[in-house]
Amino acid sequence: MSHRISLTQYLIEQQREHGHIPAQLRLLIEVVARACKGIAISVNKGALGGVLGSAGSENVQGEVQKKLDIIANEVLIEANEWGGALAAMASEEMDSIHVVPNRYPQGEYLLLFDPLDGSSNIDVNVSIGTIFSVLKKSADHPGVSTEDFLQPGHQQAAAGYCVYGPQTTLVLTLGHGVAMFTLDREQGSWVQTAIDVRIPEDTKEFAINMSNRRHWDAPVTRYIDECLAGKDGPRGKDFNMRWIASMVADVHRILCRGGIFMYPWDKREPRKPGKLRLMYEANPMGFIVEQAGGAATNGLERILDLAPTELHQRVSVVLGSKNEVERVTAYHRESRTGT
Ligand code: P6P
Repeated sequence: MSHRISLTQYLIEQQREHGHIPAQLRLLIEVVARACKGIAISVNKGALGGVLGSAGSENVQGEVQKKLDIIANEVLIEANEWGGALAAMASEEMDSIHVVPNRYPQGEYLLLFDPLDGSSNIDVNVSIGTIFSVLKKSADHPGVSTEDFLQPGHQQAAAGYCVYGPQTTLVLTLGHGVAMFTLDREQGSWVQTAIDVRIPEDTKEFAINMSNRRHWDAPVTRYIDECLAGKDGPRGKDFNMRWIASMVADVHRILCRGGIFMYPWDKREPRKPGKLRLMYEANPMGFIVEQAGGAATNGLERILDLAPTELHQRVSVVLGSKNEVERVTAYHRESRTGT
C-alpha cells in the first residue's frame, strides 16, 4: 500500500464518495475508534498502571471481572454517551442496557460491545481485544428497550474489533468489505494498513480448545480427528493448530492468513448452546468474516440469520475459511439426518 490514509479519511470517503454510511454512523465509528485508543493506553501500561488483576466482582455471565474489563467498559460508555448518534448501549459487562441519559441527544443507533475480550490473558501479556457491533433502532416507536437490540446479525450497520497485541489494530466492516487500521502511536492516529481483506477459502490451520475433546459432539470430533490424521488420513494433508484463548486474536490471525475457529457446544453444560455470546461476539465477528469471504455458522445455521431472544445469549461458533466451515456444517447436518 503506497499512500496510507487515516481512518477519518476512509470514513469520510465511505460517506461522501460511496454513500455507504450516513454522517451519524461515521461519527459513531470515529468515537468508538478513539475509545479503543484510550483502552489501548490502559492495556499497554499493565502493572505500571495498576490495572492488572481481578476487580473483585462478577459480570452477568458469572465470570470474575478483571480491573481492565471495567475500565474498558467505562471508557466506551463515557466516550459514546454524549455524541448524539446512540439511543443505548449493551455490554458483556452490564446486566441490562445503558440508555443514553436525557441530558444528551438520543440518536438512531445501538452499540453493543465486549469491552475487553480474552480477559484471562490480560495478566500474562497475551493479546486481548475489544469487539463491537452497531445496529439501527427501529423508528416505529419512541424510547428504547432491550427488545430493540434483539435483531439478527444480518441487520448490523457496522462491526469491528480492536486487537491489543504487538500492534494495536482496528478491523472494521461497514458492509462493503473489511479494512484494517494500525495505531500510529507517534501521531496518535489510526492509519489504514489493509483494504479488501480476504480469507483464503481453504486452510491447514484449526483453532479449538483441545482439552474439551471428550465433551464434544460427534461431528466436531470427526472433523478434528480427520485434521489430526494428517496427510495419511481422509484429508490428505497435515494441519497445524493454534489456540490463543482470545477470540479477537484467533479471528485476526484467520483474517490475515486463513484458518477455522471453533467454540462448539459441548456436554459440560448441555443446556448452554455454547460459551461465546451471540450479540457482541459471534454476530460482529460473523459479519466481519463473511465480508472477508469467509463463513460463520453455529454448526448448522448461519450465525447472522439466528433470531436472538436474549441480550446475553450464548451460541456455538464455527467460523473462518469458507470450505472448512462448510465441511464442519455438513458433518453436523449428516449427523442430524443420518445421511
Ligand atoms: P477457553 C475469552 O474468555 C473467550 O470468551 C474467547 O475470547 C476465547 O476464544 C474463549 O473464551 C476461550 O475459552 O475455554 O479456551 O478459556
